Amino acid sequence: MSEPIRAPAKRLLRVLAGEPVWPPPVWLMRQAGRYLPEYRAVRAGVNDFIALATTPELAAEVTLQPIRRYRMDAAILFSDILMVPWALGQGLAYHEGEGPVLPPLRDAAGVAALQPERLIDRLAPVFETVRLVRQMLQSEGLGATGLIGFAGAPFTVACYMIEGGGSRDFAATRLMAFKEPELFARLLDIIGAATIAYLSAQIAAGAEAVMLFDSWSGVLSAGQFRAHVIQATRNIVDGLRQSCPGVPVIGFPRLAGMLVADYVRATGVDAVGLDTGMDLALVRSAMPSRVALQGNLDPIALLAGGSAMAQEALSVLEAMRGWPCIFNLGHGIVPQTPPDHVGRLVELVRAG
Ligand code: 1CP
Repeated sequence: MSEPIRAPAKRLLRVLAGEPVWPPPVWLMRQAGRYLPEYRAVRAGVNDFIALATTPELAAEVTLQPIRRYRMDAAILFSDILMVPWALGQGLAYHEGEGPVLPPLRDAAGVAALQPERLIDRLAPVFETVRLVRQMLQSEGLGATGLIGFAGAPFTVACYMIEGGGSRDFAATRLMAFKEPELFARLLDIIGAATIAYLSAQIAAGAEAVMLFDSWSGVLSAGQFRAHVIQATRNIVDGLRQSCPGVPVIGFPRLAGMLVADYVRATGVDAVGLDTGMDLALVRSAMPSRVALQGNLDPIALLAGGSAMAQEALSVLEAMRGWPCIFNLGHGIVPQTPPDHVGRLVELVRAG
């Protein structure tokens, strides 16, 4: 009897399983967003970002927009890392052009007021979005596209919760970590447990891989990085191995520099996102061979376009040959990026 014919696994998932695939799969951080006119049109019809992220039909629609345009190899759930603090009951508002604002959380009473027991109910629309995206990909003939769920890693989420929004250096957060280590550890544990539950539910709804964004891990000393980035990430990877065995985890310890090798070995992630400053060849020489690398074109090269972009993209691509890699940016697309630059970039990657 012949073997049943199995559809070839999605390119994204093959790489996350440790297989070098050529040309590498491609998707871009913040691929759904303000640089796309069709995103701005949907965004203009809702009051605020939270309404968009908690209305499954709209969130699924904007998740699919870049896939329809560019046939990316992966869709990433349209949501935000701050939906976890929102669902924990910390207030959250997005002000046009200023980014997110939360009431700063600075003491034990603030931590005690968080409501982890309500998290999963409040985030139910996100799981519905994941289900819808899987259905729509299938019904629109985009079934080869992988679907990535995500959350912020505990340290970066704590940064926004403590600071009350974005910051240049997250000094209040680092100060709490030094002056009130027990309180800080309690907060990281609450966020960590919430993140395991949140990502497990995204996976149960249809996410095929998950990514942990640790955008501000690079503000810490090496010792604090090991304590608050590596340990907290390891706890999440361990939790997901239990609840969702076999589902790959991509870590993104942005600006981790030379600590990236320790991060990969100690956390057990399947893949690591590299920021723009990382040299792929150097990182490869320090990595266990099955760990996939994702990155790391400068988003400003994408904004520039033309031959400068092509040159940078080709040098990233060349450094990826022979290793399991996913082509991406080193950080999110900037809103001013002309959409045709993204189209040109995807063509370049696909040409290998
Ligand atoms: O109204 C709007 O359009 C607001 C802009 C916006 C968007 C499109 C925000 C506010 N968040 C998002 C979506 C988002 N955020 C996604 C969607 C999926 C995709 O990539 O297409 C993802 C993965 C995120 C993750 C996120 N949010 C991170 C981690 C990645 C990174 O960029 O470092 C961070 C730090 C945030 C916080 C946040 N949310 C929004 C803004 C403007 C910010 C940054 C605030 C700051 O630090 O200044």
